[in-house]
Amino acid sequence: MDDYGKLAEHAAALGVSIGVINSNTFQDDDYRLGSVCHPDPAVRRKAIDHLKDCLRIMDATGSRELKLWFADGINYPGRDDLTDRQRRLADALDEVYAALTGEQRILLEYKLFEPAFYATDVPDWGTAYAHTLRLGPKAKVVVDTGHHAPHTNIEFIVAFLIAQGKLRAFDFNSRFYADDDLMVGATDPFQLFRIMHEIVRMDIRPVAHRDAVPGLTTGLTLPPAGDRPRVLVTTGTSVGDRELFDALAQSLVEAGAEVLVTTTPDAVVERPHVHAIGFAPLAEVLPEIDLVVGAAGSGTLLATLANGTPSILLPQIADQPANAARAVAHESAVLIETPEQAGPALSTLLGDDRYRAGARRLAEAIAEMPHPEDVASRIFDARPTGRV
Ligand SMILES: [Mn+2]
Repeated sequence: MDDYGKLAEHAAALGVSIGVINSNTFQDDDYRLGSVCHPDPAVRRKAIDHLKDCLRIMDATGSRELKLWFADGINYPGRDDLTDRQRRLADALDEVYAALTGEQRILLEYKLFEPAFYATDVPDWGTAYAHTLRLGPKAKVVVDTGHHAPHTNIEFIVAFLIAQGKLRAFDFNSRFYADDDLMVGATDPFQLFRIMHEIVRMDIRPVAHRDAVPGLTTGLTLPPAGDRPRVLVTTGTSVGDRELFDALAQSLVEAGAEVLVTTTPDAVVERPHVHAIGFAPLAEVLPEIDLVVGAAGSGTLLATLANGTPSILLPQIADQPANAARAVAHESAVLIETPEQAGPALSTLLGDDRYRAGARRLAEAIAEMPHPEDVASRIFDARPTGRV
């Protein structure tokens, strides 16, 4: 391969972008005692120059990440000095790190049982973590799920590296083959589940959608409410029958509310003070209303709480009863058992400041959580689309 620009064009023509550039400091005979840790400075120079070449290839191909796996180690005690080898490794990493430009990054991989029988220079996540920590924020760790001892708790490593902001990439191999042969989860699917659990449990702020998707009404002008409290009746996408909407609306109108229902006009009896507003994005509607009446589905409830708006909840299915119980425990909602209780609950809620205060407290706590975009960039930086 002489022209990496052409490679990038070819990849782009196929709709593929080039992700990570893998260095190769393990196939040349010069590297039989290691590459960047080799005792001979000439061999180390050759390896470091190769790594810097990789940075140029990244520029030509649009890749932003250099993946480092070093086949460096010694096969018996006394063949070389362990501490000197770590120092040489650090020096090489320093030089490559200093050569990074723009958004380029280093990803450091580790492997317990290769290459060396006696001592491998980057054998485990602790070694990789220590080097990347010393280097700085542009150096991250690659977890290869195949590169551990039996019974290693890989999800612990994942959780730890996430918390430190140092996890950047996975190689999803199975320990039973270690590389490129058997995929993680092939023999222990539950292990993959446990690893993914650590990823999805990261603190993340619920953010109500406002995108224009098919069937969604945006740019809505809400009907004027006068001095009546404006109440949004929404049961999300999984619950919603005409009888329920009508009974809720009637009870709320009797209690003095102006009622907006997120449904189509044919699914609710429109009458004075009741308006079907279609499926509107909650992010757009919530700032305009005083109260939500819903089923405590997680999407609607979190969006409502993030906005600091109290709710009346009539849970129906699935996780809704549990969600409702937690909102009630935080004094941000009132639980009802029949639609006819919605009106009296409205009076209770509007007549007592502690519900609005409870909802506001939760909104403040939610605002402290990291935004989804920040969380995503801690693991996978958003890549501009259409770029190779
Ligand atoms: Mn790997």
